[in-house]
Amino acid sequence: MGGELSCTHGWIENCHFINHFWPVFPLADIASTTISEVTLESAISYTLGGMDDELMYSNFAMKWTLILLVLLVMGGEVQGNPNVILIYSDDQGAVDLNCFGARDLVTPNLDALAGRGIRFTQFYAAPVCSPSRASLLTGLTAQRAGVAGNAGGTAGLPNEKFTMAEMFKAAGYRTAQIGKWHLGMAPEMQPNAQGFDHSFGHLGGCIDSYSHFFYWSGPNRHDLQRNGNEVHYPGRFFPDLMVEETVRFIKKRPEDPFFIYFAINSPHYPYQGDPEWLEYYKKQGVPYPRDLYAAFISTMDEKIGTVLDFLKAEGLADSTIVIFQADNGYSTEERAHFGGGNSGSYRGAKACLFEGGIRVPAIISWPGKIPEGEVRSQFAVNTDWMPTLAALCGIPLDAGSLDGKSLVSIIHNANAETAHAEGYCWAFKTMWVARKEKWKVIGNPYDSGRPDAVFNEPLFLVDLEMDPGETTNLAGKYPEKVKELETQYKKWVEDSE
Ligand SMILES: [Ca+2]
Repeated sequence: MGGELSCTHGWIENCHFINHFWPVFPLADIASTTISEVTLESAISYTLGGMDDELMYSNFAMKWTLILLVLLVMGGEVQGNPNVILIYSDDQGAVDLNCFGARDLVTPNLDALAGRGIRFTQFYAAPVCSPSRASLLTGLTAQRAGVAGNAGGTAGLPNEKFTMAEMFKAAGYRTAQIGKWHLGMAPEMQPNAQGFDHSFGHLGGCIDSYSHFFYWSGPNRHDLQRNGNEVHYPGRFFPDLMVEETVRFIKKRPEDPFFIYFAINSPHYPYQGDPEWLEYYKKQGVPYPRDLYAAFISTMDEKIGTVLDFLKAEGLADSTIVIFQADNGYSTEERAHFGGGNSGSYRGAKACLFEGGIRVPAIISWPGKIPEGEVRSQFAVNTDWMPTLAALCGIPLDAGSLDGKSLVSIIHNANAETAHAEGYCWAFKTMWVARKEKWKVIGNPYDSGRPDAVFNEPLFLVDLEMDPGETTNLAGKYPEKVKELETQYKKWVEDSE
């Protein structure tokens, strides 16, 4: 499928330009045409070479002229319909991969993925699971997506929100959600009602990986479904079930493009690393609870590696965009042994808006199509993936109303400007943030990494370039900057309603 220009999967049907200017040849004619081995140069010579034969001109030159025109219109990004696997890890610290700075972790598969793609060093999400997933899947801030806090009871992602899965489905992709959902239990909020043809996993925030019972609170409840129907695999390790489901889904119709949202519930508690990794970290002398967390991270890395190896073995590696990102910072909850993760020099952890809560590891890879082994430091956000993937996959999307912005120019150019020069805001419970350029103001600060920390002032201003660890409150020194960011936040609240 790599490099094949096919209209059977959607994007050409959706391109009104082509439908309008294609009076002679049916779309099926270009569906069978591949562009993988045809360079721009040879295509042009095709065009010119056909000039002395009217029929040749009609059949080839016009076809190639139009195809080239469309490629130019689409910014040269369209390489056919690449597959997409979006891997979303759970409660992982900002530096908790070897390639993001951890020196005590073994993560060869994700390090290699970064080596084949781009690693983002200033990438943000929301501070807890559901808001992060809602913003990822809609391209909207969690507030605008209608999921300001964790899903539970009747709360979840409203059915009327347009999701990334619905975007891919409309473009003819096969779509699957495999792993954690945590965006609502009601039938109209479940994956199959939100654009996923296929779904397998748990609807709540976490499960025991072997019994598949909900792990956060009582009453005890088995939480494992396939397409809305409860299924039982007692004793089977859930990440293994996810890998098997992924392989089965791809193998079913490997010739058709797919979008898989692979939401692995690791290293979210309960820490259930492979016994061999537990033994390894024990031997290395890694202290508790880091040893438990580390074993689960390395186990996750292995399972993701199995999926990536499968893609390679099936010849799909070059035609598949792989994104890896964590949903929020590491947890300091009791069930996470009060820690184990690491946000490096960044302050805070899951459930707060200091950098350690929202700054997460993120990688994109598409071998041969985007730069490899490079690093980007521009301010980017998980809402950016939806418009970015639309652009990379050639899917028309009215992105103007989204909070996310396409990262395509940043992907191709290390010096491109951030897509968020106008700033960005977050809110979680009573805490809020307005960010613009290097400045960040935090309202009602709370540090989940150090819950004993006392804040005497309700507003905490940080210069992230000078002080990425958010140690010093500059609010008293720069009152005008505080006022400006407060105004930005108030406007955002109004716009979110
Ligand atoms: Ca999470």
